[in-house]
Amino acid sequence: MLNTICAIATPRGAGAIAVIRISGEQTLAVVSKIFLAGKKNLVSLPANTVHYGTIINGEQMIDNVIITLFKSPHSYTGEDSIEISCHGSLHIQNKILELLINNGAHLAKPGEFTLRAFLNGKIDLSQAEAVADLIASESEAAHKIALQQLRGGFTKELAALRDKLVNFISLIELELDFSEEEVEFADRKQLLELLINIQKHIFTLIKSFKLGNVLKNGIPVAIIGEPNVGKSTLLNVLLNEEKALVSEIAGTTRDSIEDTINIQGITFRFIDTAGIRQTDDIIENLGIERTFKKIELADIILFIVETESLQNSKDKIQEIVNKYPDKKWIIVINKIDTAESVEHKIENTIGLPTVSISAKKRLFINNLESMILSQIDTHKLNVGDTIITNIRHYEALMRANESLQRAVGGIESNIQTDFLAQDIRQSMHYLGEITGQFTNDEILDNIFKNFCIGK
Ligand SMILES: Nc1nc2c(ncn2[C@@H]2O[C@H](COP(=O)(O)OP(=O)(O)OP(=O)(O)O)[C@@H](O)[C@H]2O)c(=O)[nH]1
Ligand SMILES: [Mg+2]
Repeated sequence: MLNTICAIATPRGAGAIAVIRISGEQTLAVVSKIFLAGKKNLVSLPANTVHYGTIINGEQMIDNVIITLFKSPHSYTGEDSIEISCHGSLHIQNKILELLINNGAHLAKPGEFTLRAFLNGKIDLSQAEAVADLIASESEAAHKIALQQLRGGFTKELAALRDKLVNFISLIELELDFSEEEVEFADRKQLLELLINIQKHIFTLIKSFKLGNVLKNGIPVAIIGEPNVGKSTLLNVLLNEEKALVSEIAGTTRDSIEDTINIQGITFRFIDTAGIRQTDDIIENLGIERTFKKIELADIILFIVETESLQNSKDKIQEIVNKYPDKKWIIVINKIDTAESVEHKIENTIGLPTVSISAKKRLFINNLESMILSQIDTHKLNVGDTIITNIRHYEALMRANESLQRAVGGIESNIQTDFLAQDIRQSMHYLGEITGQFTNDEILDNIFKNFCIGK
């Protein structure tokens, strides 16, 4: 029997109200000892009801609270469960928690409520992970994906793929039973078609990971250019925060500095870098090396040039842009406040999207933001397709795909039936790992240690 657990479910600190959660077989027994609501007896109260009452410690009154009562199996964890909404003082929260523990409950580990929901079959593993993503989601796109996963869309998709394989594997196993007689129950041509179809599907999911990952962690946008052109100033303006040091000394930024911000529902990760130039300074050179690494990792690159040196920089820009043809480049002409002509006309540099701004005076930053947004295929975010955001799922899909690839090769080269069966079974295993059909303590520990306590 699992212990009865308790935890504060709201963020640490004082608020108007805090919520303390209890779950497990002893929930009603434990709470009864510290909760009074007239003549009500918790055990006999109906499930899914809310009650006003008092938390007491012997004779001493602690707080007036509301409790919400859930009874197994109709609760988040599937167990008997109570949520106590108390006044938000830290002292009250701690006191109630202490009373629960003194009366037999145990302090929950991170994610333990959700772990129980999984163990009790309320949700599968990918849904449990979606809960963590939902809590962590900071943008509309991340929220949408987590919600889709939580609803079980992904689970259904995987189950459908597995069902198709199950059908064939049973035929193949039947063949193994009759191995003396060399019969083929499973039509190899049909099987091959099926495997290739499933592979295609898995491949789409694998491909979606790149998009999913950037949506969750922010689309990486590197800010590059020569020293002193205003890269750090721009980073600060975009983030609305004095994150990076700005000075008139060329070579101020040595290390890359980054942070995320949400622009119209999409998270971007802006990365300020060391200015690119020829220098003998060892540290600065290390920084410049790092700049090039950041370019490789970025999806979008803002190439900052000063208004004045634009004409002289064209070749240099072209040279660097040519090295990274797959990136989305935006040329940002900075310091237009110092430009002589008031027209600030945007010069079209080397056929790349170009925008003129003044980072320092915060001029035309909106134009730059719109241009950044226009580089994103936002329509990809609107389709109901499943998008993989979780590296664990990604790895499992890669492995499933490898096993399928072996099976496909096997059919083509007429390998022994038992090897074929093994490859197909293995791919089913990897698909099952995602939903938690096959799992072990290490996988579970890894997933749930990243949860907050109380969830
Ligand atoms: N007039 C004007 N000055 C600016 C503008 N943007 C930045 N500056 C100034 O240019 C200088 C360099 O700015 P930084 O943001 O440190 O430049 P950087 O590109 O990060 O420089 P490094 O880190 O050395 O590569 C500072 O004195 C800024 O105040 C602008 O739009 N107009
Ligand atoms: Mg800088």
